[in-house]
Amino acid sequence: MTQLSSDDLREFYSAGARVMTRSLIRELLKLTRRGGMISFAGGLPDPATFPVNELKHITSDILDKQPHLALQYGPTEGDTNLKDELVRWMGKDGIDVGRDQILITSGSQQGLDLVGRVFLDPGDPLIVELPSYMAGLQVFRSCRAEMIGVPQDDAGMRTDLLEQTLARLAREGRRPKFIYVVPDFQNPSGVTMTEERRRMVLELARAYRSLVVEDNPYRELRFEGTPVPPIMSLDRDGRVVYLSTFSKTLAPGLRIAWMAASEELIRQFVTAKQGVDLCCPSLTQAIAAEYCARGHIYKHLPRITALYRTKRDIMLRALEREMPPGVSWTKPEGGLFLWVRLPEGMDTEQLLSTAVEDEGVAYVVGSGFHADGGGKNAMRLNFSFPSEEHIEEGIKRLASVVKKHLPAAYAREPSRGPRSP
Ligand code: PMP
Ligand code: G9A
Repeated sequence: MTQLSSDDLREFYSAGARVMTRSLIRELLKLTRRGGMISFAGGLPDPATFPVNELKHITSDILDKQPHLALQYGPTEGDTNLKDELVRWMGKDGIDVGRDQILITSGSQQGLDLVGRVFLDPGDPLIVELPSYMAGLQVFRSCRAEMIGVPQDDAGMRTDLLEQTLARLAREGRRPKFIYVVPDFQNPSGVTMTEERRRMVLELARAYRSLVVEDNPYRELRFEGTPVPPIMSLDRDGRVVYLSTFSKTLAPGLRIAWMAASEELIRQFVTAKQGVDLCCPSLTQAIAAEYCARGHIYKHLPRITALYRTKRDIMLRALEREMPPGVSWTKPEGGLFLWVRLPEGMDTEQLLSTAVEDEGVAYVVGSGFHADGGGKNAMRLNFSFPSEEHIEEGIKRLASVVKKHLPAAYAREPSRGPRSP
């Protein structure tokens, strides 16, 4: 019997499903499982950081002492013990929220989906950074919202350009539903937004009656420098929706993350989540809560940041050594990624098949992070997942691909090294 073809099925799809795009990162992830491949593509933690023994003990204790809770459905809002831990956790960053201002989600990715469901109708404008988190763009695109990009420099989103954009929209009688930012060690660029710009984003959101969605999975992974206050800690009128996750600090396989917002907004997100998955897994919520309550997380973080700092440094040194003139890159103070720019006119999408097929090295193309189709000469490199040896070897391979395709003019130009996105 023949199956219904994709053309047959298309007429059944919703308008949203028809415009959905597949995540390049998730597709590359399958490819990079092949032997011999060095992957700078996915934003995966180093599995050596997974605290397996502690998690074994905690899981066994939970199953001994409270199986009736850990294996049962839980409240949509999330495990109360976990929420209490998160109140304390965010308090250290000046985010002053109560238990009812938190919703536990299945990864921050679900938080982004709920943001889309609750705020976006087709055609609604929203502001994103250029570049911005790819799977965030994927969500907003499937809502058929209009993403308006505001460029970034090495101090984060250009708030002068944000102001111009908001003023233009206001003249057209429109206002964005929200401004989406990843302020700490951004995915993909690695850039951190300055405090001045954070205050300005909030100020502009207030002036133009918009909201701010602050997606902050990397905040705890700071290698050096002084932490900058989260935008939510500066907010006085419940204008910010904050998202964070245990995916990068503990283990993404737990799929435990959270949103913080005003009680009113959290009630709305809870309603939306009820239609998605009823509640997050009770078992992994209990594990995350206990991991915090026993204080493990506080000892674990310095170990992860030390490891990722070393890996970042190895990648930076390898880039400096291997890359030809005309190539530049960011120098992130934390997180998992850095952003490489090739000379204008080069196309990282065209180079990808050579890199993967001939050299066995993968990265994510810059255009995937651009709502406006830009970023063609850029690529995102992850330094947390590959081993130290693979970072050295992978950058060598990548540099040889770049050198083969470099326009002749750059062979002589001396400019290269760390720079803004
Ligand atoms: N937001 C950003 C900016 C991210 O980089 C990621 C993961 N790469 C997520 C959200 C989603 O993370 P998770 O669903 O694993 O919590
Ligand atoms: O999709 C994943 O596996 C999570 C990583 C996200 C990223 O690479 O940005």
